[in-house]
Amino acid sequence: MPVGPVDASKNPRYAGFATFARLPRLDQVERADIAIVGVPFDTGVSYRPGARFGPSHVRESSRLLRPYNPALDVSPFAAAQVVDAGDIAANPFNINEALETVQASALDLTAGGTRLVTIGGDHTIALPLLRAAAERHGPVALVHFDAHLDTWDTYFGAEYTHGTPFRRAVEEGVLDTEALCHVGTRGPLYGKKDLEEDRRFGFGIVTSSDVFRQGVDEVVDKIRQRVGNRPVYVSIDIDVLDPAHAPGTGTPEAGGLTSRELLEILRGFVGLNLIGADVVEVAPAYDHAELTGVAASHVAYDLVSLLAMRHGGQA
Ligand SMILES: [Mn+2]
Repeated sequence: MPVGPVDASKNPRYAGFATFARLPRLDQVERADIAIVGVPFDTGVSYRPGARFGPSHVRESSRLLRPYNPALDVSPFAAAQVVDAGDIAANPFNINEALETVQASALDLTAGGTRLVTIGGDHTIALPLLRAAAERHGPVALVHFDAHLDTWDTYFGAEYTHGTPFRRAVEEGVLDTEALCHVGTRGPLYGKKDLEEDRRFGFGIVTSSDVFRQGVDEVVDKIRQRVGNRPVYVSIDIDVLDPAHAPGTGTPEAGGLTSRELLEILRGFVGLNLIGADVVEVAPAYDHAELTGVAASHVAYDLVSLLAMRHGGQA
């Protein structure tokens, strides 16, 4: 039997250590099927800093998560051993070293088949997480939720930033370029060339406007067609949500998804071959009343639920 979260009927939710969903720590169990891990790193940001405080904020905002997920009809913490693996100690003064640390730690954590849901941190960390995923599974399909493309080339001459991880990932061959999709993009670009280059890398785009005009079911169909049965990694920049739903982030853009739309799309991923995921760019200094933290914690909970369903043979 998996070790579950602290019993909220005996110990109030607001008391005690804030592990994700009040789950046990990795060192308190023999092995883990699914681990939440934080990467408190934001040295790759181009605008507002502060996502280094994302992991602790999302944990603190996850105290109210309950053990049964009715939307997916699964009790994720009973179907699989889910743990909080703490934080990866990424060097804040050396991006290259931080990338190496994240990749090595992700490989270490997944050595026994554990699936990771990583809480950022800025989006730079998706690159080493994808490198680690590709080492385990070969080039992976990617569903990328974000206001931005994150396939830019360099910024101030820097190759590794939170605006460039997916371009680097394509160049490095860690992505399956037949099965790449952005969801929720919007806002001004530098020029049309941004979109042309992005298309050349193989990305399909479901814009924020598409989600509104076509609706969740059609969007889910499009994503599923693109991904098929391939091993798929889901990377969620919380700025995919409208600033009304997630003000606590580094590069907000108007006209985004609601948290309901994002959760509904994710719930359409039952049966996909999900191998890992991240939720990044939560910057609590700009948050109000834990809006962003709660949204991110629920998104992570649904990702854990999807992974637990696969583990438990339900999907
Ligand atoms: Mn991003």
